[in-house]
Order: sequence, then C-alpha cells, then structure tokens
Amino acid sequence: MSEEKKHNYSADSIQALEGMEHVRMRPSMYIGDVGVRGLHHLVYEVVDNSIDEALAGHCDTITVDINEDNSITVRDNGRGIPVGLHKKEGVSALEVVMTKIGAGGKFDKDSYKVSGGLHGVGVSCVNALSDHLKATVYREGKVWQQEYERGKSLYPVKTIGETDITGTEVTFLPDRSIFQQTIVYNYDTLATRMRELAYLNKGITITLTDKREQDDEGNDISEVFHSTEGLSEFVKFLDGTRTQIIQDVIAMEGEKNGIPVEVAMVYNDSYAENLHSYVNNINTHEGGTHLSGFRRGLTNTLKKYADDSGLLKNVKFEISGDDFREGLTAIVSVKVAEPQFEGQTKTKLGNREVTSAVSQAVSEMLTDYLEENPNDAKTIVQKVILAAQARHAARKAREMVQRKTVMSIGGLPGKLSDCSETDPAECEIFLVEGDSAGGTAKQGRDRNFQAILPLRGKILNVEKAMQHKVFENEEIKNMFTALGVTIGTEEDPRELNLTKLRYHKVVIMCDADVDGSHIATLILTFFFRYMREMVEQGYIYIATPPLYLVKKGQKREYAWDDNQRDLIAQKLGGGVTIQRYKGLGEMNAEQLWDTTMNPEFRTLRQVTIDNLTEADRIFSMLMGDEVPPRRDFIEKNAKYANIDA
Ligand code: 0RA
Repeated sequence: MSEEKKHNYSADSIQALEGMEHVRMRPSMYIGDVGVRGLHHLVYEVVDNSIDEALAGHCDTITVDINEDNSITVRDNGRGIPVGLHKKEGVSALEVVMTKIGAGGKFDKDSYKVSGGLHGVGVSCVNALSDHLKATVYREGKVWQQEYERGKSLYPVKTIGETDITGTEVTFLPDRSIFQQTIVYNYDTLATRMRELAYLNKGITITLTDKREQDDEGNDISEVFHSTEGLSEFVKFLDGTRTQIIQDVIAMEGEKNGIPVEVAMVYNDSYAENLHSYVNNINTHEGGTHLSGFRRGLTNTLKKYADDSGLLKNVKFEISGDDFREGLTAIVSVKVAEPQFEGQTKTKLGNREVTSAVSQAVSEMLTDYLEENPNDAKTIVQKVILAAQARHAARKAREMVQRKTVMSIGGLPGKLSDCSETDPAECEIFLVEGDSAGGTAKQGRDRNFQAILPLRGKILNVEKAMQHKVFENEEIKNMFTALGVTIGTEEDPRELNLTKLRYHKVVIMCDADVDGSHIATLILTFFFRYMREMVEQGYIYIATPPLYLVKKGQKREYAWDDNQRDLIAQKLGGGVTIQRYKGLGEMNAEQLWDTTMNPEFRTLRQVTIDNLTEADRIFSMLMGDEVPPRRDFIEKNAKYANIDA
C-alpha cells in the first residue's frame, strides 16, 4: 500500500481492500491497539481457537511456548484444522482459515463456538499481523504444513511427514512494523491469562513455557495450569489471603434456558465487594445482564431467607442490595451463543435473556445451600445486618466529605500548595510522603502548574478499614478536597464525580526504598478501591526518584539503578563520590526538580490496570494480614513496587 493510497482512504476503498490488508492498515479495529495489550491479544486469539476445540470435546491439552526470538508457539491435541479442499475458495480449508478474515469456525456447524477473543476476529488476523507464521496440522495420519508472511501464503499446503497423532500447531512472530512499541512478550501477563483460562475451563491443561529464560538448573521457566474444580478453585485463589467466614465455597453449575451458567462465591471478613464476571471466557469489566442477574438472585434469596428465619426481627433500618455483597467474592461465568457487548470498552453484556437465567440459577443453588448449611446462613445474615449498620454511618461520613468539597471554593486543605494554572488538563499534583519532603517539593516545583499535597507518614490501609473510617480519615478527606473529586451523582449516590477534577496528573512521590514503596502501595490501594475511575482514565502516575548521585568535581550525574551507577562512575573515570539517596529528604529542591519533577527529564510511570481480577488479588494480598505472600511478591518485584499488573 503506497503512502498516497493510505491518505486517500475512504469508505469505498475499504471495500475494495482485501480483508487482510485492511487488518494491517487498521489493526486497532481488530485487536484493540498495537501496544503491549494488542501484542498479547494475538496469543489469546490463537489459544482461544484451541479452547474452542476443547469445549467441543476434542482436546484437553494446550501448550504455549514463548520462543527465544519472541515468537509464540501454540499447540493443541484437537482434531486438527481441516486440510481438505475448500470448494468455494478452491484452496485448502487450512489456507482459508489462515488467510480469510472472518473464516473462523465456519466449517464445523455442530461446534458451539463460544470462546473467541475480545473481538472474535480469528487466527487470520494474527496471521495478517505477523511477520511470519507457520501452521502445522497433524491429521489423517499426515503432517500438513503451510507458512505465511504478513498473512500471505508462501506455498500451497504440503505434507511433510506421517504421524499417528492429531492436533494443530501455530508459530507466529509479530510484525515489528505493526507493533512498533515492542514485540517482547511478558511472561506474567500470559501466565495470568492462561491461569484464568484454566480456571474458567476446568479439565484443560495449559502449559506455558518461556524458552528465553532458564532457572538455576538450566530448565526453561514453565508452569502448568489445570483446574479440576473450576470456578470454586478460582474463587479460593482470588481470595487466597483473605479470611473466609463460611465453611465452603458456594458453587453451582448448570444450564438455564439454554445458557450455561457457572457461579462460585464466598464471604470473607473484609468490607470489599469483589465480583468478577465472564462471558465466553472474556472478562466483562463493565458487568451487564449476567451480573444483574447474579445480584438479583443473591439479594432476593438472602432477603427471603433472612425474613423467613426471623433474623431481621429487631432490625430497624432498611437493608439495601449493597449490604448483601459486603465481603463477598464471586465469579459469574456464562456462555452465550451470540453475545452483545456494549459499554465504553465493549465489556458489558447486553443480552436481556441472560438476567433471568442467571438470577434463577443463583436462587436455586443458594436456597439449597442456605437450607443445608444453617450456621453459614446465620453468619451471612449477621454480616449483612452489620454492613447495613455501617452503611448508614458511612453515608453520614461521605456526606461530610461532599459538603466540605462543595463548600470548598477557596476552602482547599491548608496543607495544599496549589498551582496558579486553572486548566485541569495542564495541572499536576504531587502527593508527597511526609512534611519535610513536601517542603522540598514545594521549593523545587514549577508553581505555575504543579501543586504539592504532603501526606502524613503511613496513610490509612483502606483494604482493612470500614467505609466510614475511610471517609472520616483526614488525609483522605484532604485528597478528595484537593483533587476536587466528589462522591454521588443524581443517578448513583456512590458513583465518583470527576467533573470538577482539578488536576489531570496525580503523581505519587515516595522514597525509593521499601518503606516508600509500601506507602506508594497504600496510596494506590486507596485509588484502586475508592477512585478506580481515576486509575482507569490514566490520571495516576508514580514518580521515580533516582537512587544515586555520582559526583566528580563539578560534574553531577544521577543513577536509577546499580548498573547505571557503575557505568557513570566508569565514564567519569574513577575518583568519584557516590551518594546513595535514602529518601527524597536527602535531595535539595534543585536536585528533586532536575531528576524527578521536571517534565523534560523525569520519568513518570503511569498506573494502568490491565487485568482487574489480578490487580484486585494483588491488592488484597499486599494489604491483607498475611505477611509471607506479601514478602514474596515484594521480593519478586523488588524493583520498586511493580503494581501496574
Ligand atoms: C473446524 C473444524 C475442525 C477443526 C477445527 C475447526 C479446529 C480449529 C482449530 C484451531 C486451533 N486448533 C484447532 N483445532 C481444530 C474439524 C472438523 C472435523 O474434523 O470433522
């Protein structure tokens, strides 16, 4: 495609374009983006085809290899993609699947194709976006093969040998000219998704191997994901470090009105609600009809049980739906033949018929459970009553925050050193650990567009505090007021209101040591639990102060890690003095500006949530009671709180 043609791109020319070329021209339309997310999406797309084959009952083993050159190999023991002549296209069915957009699963009418990546685009799309792809099919006693470059076949399907197994193997190398940011795969990202898939599709064994890296014994890094219990194991994994307050995970699996519904739930002693929902193995962040169905079933059933059992006799305040979900962790997974996805990120299920299917399923299983486990039933109802009580207290505290914010034209927190610029898009606020570092930051900043809010020592761990305590906390009230964020809109009294947000960059600036990263994590936990939309909108950043100052005579250079320090020392030719910054407080205002605050030289790390489910698990683990898993995580991610999981 010439440059000129690209610019003269019109509706007509889309149709004229071959599908595969269109994928290369507008990759984001097919895989969301061409950054890290899109890169990993290619793997999910290929794996989803194998999952479909497994769901159809023909495959139980999938392996995913990250090869040394960052190419990916996905292998399964299914029937193998058909290789016979495709009458309409006049070439092998394999070639059609690999080179025609939307050809996907059209061959097998019996199969109930439900998985499929977020955009359900198929493997041909991966092919179009790969520098090179090789498909190998083991089928009918022979090994068949075809290779492609940027989606174009290099030769007709050929046989390269004999075999007594069946299956499909796809190896692809993403095209650097498309994925310009990076083509390096992240093991943990893939592991998280493969683990999730194993829990969502019990019985399948998924092995992930990283051939780029070996352990001390020289073996590749590798993990096997397999779940016999499915969602109930997933719930236990997610709630791993929380304290369960009922005997067992409440789990059900069945089909209602032709819709397969799977639910697992457990109550813990926290105050957080953790609902995760999936449609056809896709995480529906924005919820939708299946989640409404779950909520409805849960509320109706528990309410009825509580009423019938007389446990509410002396309860004078009203109990709301939210109260039934405090301390609840639950996963709802449905399979829908023709899902309608809505919402900003197309992760909200719209199919109306799903609500009643899930609601009925939940009512049935929960009614049985409560009858068979009266002790647990009582525990749950008591928890609900406490939640309702606390909610009334929390509402008062929230209203205080709100009143203060509304009144606060000119009533900003005393500790805030505001900037003079008033356009939020241009404004930054630094949340700084401690008053002394706050003072340095205040001197070092550019007061035109940078504001400073010092926070006192350890801020409240919101993971473990009841809601009203959170809203009563001074530092947290200051953050709401300074940021101009309120809670409560016309429609939803709990929704965040960002219309008066005063800064579009909120920078968490803490010491570059273990204590500092702990404080940064506490602040992040607050944003994640109480201002999640701020994170989702990309407003939250972490500053990265340097670890070392290397001096020789008048020359000063900064280093952010040991390696860099040594290189600088070498470059300056020995005889250097090295200062290790133990905290922000050891820097003077000018140094702090030069290294950490000046937009020209600083590095800000934007906090993103790739995988909400995993982020949730990490926060509950980091901020929970149990020390060993936290220590493990921090050691593994020692390079300064790597929370953008
Ligand atoms: C359609 C028909 C048949 C197999 C597949 C698709 C298939 C596709 C993929 C993609 C990755 N692994 C796969 N395994 C199988 C087979 C129809 C038949 O044998 O009758």
